[in-house]
Amino acid sequence: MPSCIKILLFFFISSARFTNSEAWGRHHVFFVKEASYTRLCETKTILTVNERFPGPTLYVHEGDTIYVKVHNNGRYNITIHWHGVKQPRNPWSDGPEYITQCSIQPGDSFNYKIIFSSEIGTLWWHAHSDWSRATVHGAIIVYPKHGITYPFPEPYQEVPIIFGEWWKEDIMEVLEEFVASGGAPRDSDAYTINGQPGDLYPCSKQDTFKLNVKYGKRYLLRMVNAAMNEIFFFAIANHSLTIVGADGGYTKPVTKEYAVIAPGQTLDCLLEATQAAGGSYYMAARAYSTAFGIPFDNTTTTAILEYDNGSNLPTTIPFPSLPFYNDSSAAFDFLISLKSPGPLLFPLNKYDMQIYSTVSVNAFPCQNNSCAGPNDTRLAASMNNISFVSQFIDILEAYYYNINGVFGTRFPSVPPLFFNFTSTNLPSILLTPKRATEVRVIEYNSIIEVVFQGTNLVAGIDHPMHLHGFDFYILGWGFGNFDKNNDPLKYNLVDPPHRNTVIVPINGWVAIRFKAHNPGVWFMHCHLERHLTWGMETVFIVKNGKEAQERILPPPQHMPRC
Ligand SMILES: *[C@@H]1O[C@H](CO)[C@@H](O)[C@H](O)[C@H]1NC(C)=O
Ligand SMILES: *[C@@H]1O[C@H](CO)[C@@H](O)[C@H](O)[C@H]1NC(C)=O
Ligand SMILES: *[C@@H]1O[C@H](CO)[C@@H](O)[C@H](O)[C@H]1NC(C)=O
Ligand SMILES: *[C@@H]1O[C@H](CO)[C@@H](O)[C@H](O)[C@H]1NC(C)=O
Ligand SMILES: *[C@@H]1O[C@H](CO)[C@@H](O)[C@H](O)[C@H]1NC(C)=O
Ligand SMILES: *[C@@H]1O[C@H](CO)[C@@H](O)[C@H](O)[C@H]1NC(C)=O
Ligand SMILES: *[C@@H]1O[C@H](CO)[C@@H](O)[C@H](O)[C@H]1NC(C)=O
Ligand SMILES: *[C@@H]1O[C@H](CO)[C@@H](O)[C@H](O)[C@H]1NC(C)=O
Ligand SMILES: *[C@@H]1O[C@H](CO)[C@@H](O)[C@H](O)[C@H]1NC(C)=O
Ligand SMILES: [Cu+2]
Repeated sequence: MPSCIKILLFFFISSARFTNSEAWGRHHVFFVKEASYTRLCETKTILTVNERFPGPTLYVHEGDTIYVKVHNNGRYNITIHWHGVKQPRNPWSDGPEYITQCSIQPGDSFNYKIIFSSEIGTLWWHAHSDWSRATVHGAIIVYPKHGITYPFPEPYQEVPIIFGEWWKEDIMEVLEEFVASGGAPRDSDAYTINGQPGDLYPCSKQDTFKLNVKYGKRYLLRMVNAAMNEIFFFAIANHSLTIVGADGGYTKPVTKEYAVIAPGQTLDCLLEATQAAGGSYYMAARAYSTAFGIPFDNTTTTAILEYDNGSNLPTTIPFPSLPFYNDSSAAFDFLISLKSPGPLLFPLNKYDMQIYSTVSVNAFPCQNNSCAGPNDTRLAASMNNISFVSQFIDILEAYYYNINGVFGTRFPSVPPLFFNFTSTNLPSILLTPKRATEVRVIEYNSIIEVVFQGTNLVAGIDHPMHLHGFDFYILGWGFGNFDKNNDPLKYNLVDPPHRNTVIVPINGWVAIRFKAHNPGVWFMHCHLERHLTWGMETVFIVKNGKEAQERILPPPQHMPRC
């Protein structure tokens, strides 16, 4: 960090940090219920929390513990996940349906205990059952402890920027149609910024999100990608972004003309209102989508940055330039530049166990009429050729209470079959995965390296892989097949990016390491919702340590029943 920034920060006193007191506090209540919203000229009911879309922002300080009592007043089973909150020893409140809990059924409630530890910056919460997270999500803002300032110049104001994805159809119908067809889900009709599509879509100009700024002031954009199926490029016309945080941790400040944000990821960006002429400027986001020949929602969502003085009559509002929709080098230039500010949280010179896993889209041969995948197949997805199957009870309870027959412990630590994973010409015999519920058991406190290997089965694409219960360092990435002899020589062991969601490049690999000091049952999955539905996931069970404070906490009084 430049020393001028360090000195500067002492001169800025918190101003707007505590203006929104609406969701401070130790106890919160979420009512999950339907509410009516009009977008793209049509009114429909969506599932919300407290009738808000996006849902309420939670404000906490580093290290706080809070409780959120979730009442399910909707029609569907639901669970809520606190994305990026490590929940030390407390997988009971992590949220993923059939992984750490049974769902909260309509009419029931569950009191989540959310234990913050080292997280700082921006995180988020979202539904983790069926596809409800499309509209059931909101930001979590973690401030430094009382009396501690940011390691960057204090912003004048802080603004959540939440990206979403909107379908005209009911999201449960989208999901049912998708599962029944065996093909790809229908594309969304719009992307949104803070719930609004922006004025490139019909009937949206009136409600487009506007950020009013004052010349000379500094703003902290707290960005969350809550979209279901797309990674985004984002930029603001005539303004650069200084990234200072990602996934609930600080980064070394780095100034960029555009950002890349995957579903599951967050970014904290400083924006300086430097246009003395005032006026208005577009901010825009659209898909970063690499799969060749695979359709996707290719629309652009916008919001407007508006100065409070100056010429409010420009004939055209400047539009930012965004990298081309399949520009992987632009995406990875950005991602790899987000270095952790150090010091390292654990030594990176060695690991205790390596898990080398393919992440693949697959296809099952057609067994009924619902086979809209390529060549009359049924699409699926896998890690190390296992397409994960959920059970009738969650893995955590099965593990904790020794219930047999729910899961196996044979998730392979290497691909069961080595082939040229990224070849442009793969035989269709490789397409079919195995359906199973296999987890990987990990020793307490061991250092785990996971190498994700993208494959070109069906079609190569980037995968945002998310690990619950931990943050990790991203040591290296590359296109093609991981070379275990040469690639590790190029790892960044000094200041690697520190995140909870990593993008595996199309037809490439990425290597991460984490320290397994959090006993529990932790989900690991692709954050593209269609891939999650198809089975691109597994579970890590981290064993208890020897000491009492190294063991999973006892379950809360009332867990939802299956
Ligand atoms: C077709 O089979 C798949 C499993 O192979 C199943 O998930 C799906 O529901 C079936 N579709 C219909 C319409 O029966
Ligand atoms: C905004 O950026 C565009 C393209 O880079 C440039 O042509 C234009 O002059 C800039 N406008 C202002 C007000 O700086
Ligand atoms: C997406 O839109 C861009 C223009 O914004 C166009 O150049 C590109 O071909 C489109 N891609 C697809 C796959 O439709
Ligand atoms: C807007 O306000 C700033 C600060 O007061 C001033 O420097 C700038 O010239 C103003 N711009 C216009 C176009 O009036
Ligand atoms: C990106 O898309 C363009 C056309 O839309 C295509 O010509 C080009 O080959 C694609 N690039 C990659 C790396 O797939
Ligand atoms: C793997 O496939 C890629 C893409 O078709 C090709 O460029 C590469 O040479 C192949 N590697 C090997 C070891 O055959
Ligand atoms: C995946 O598993 C299936 C079923 O066991 C097997 O037939 C297939 O060969 C495996 N494919 C790969 C690539 O490991
Ligand atoms: C579909 O069939 C064509 C022609 O046989 C083949 O080239 C292609 O790889 C197949 N795709 C899948 C996903 O099976
Ligand atoms: C809701 O959860 C209960 C208990 O796990 C389960 O029996 C039921 O099938 C679920 N309903 C749906 C629609 O998934
Ligand atoms: Cu994926």
